[in-house]
Amino acid sequence: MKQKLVFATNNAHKVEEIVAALGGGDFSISTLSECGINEDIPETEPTLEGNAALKARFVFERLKSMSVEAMVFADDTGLEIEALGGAPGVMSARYSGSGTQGNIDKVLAELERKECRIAQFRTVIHLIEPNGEEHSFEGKVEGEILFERNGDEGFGYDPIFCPQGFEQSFAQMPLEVKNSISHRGRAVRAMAQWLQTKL
Ligand code: ITT
Repeated sequence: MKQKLVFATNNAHKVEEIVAALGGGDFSISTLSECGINEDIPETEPTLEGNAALKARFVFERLKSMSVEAMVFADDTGLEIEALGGAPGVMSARYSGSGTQGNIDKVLAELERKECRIAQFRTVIHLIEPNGEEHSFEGKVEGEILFERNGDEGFGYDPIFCPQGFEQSFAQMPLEVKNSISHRGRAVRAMAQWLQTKL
């Protein structure tokens, strides 16, 4: 029987990536709307670790109040740019206050006079077992911020991020290629490896 996991996210792109990385195997992923949860989950912690835990706990408690016992996980991701002291980091979703295109414009403007364009994406996955035990998994990928947008696959900052060893942005790669090297792909494989020990 497949192991059922509830993914505590409102981001459809993340669901698509995680289902592609885990799907077809021993796991089935349920989304929040499939569980009847349609609220916006607060992200008030100062770290990726804190916000991933907050999101997973919020959904775990909601499900518990609906008498649903489930394995729940959440993903918090940040783009950490060296020349900006690790910004936008935990603020990645709200960096400009005006959505994804505004966030990208702000990063490009801030890097205009900087020589170093080194950056990394970092994902923290927080998992809660039905018995309430909590676990955390991390995935990172290093790369560079490009001078302009390239490609229209993926989401978020993908058009301006080129992973180390590649000549294309994440937004120019098929989802399977991004997943094979990405922050999220790595974090989710670490989680899957741990989950396999519980099957
Ligand atoms: P949930 O909290 O509902 O999961 P979110 O979109 O708010 O969804 P995060 O706070 O983790 O997710 O993400 C911060 C932002 O970082 C997100 O809005 C994207 O713009 C960007 N981001 C996350 N993962 C990314 C990826 O794989 N590629 C490019 N940008 C990404």
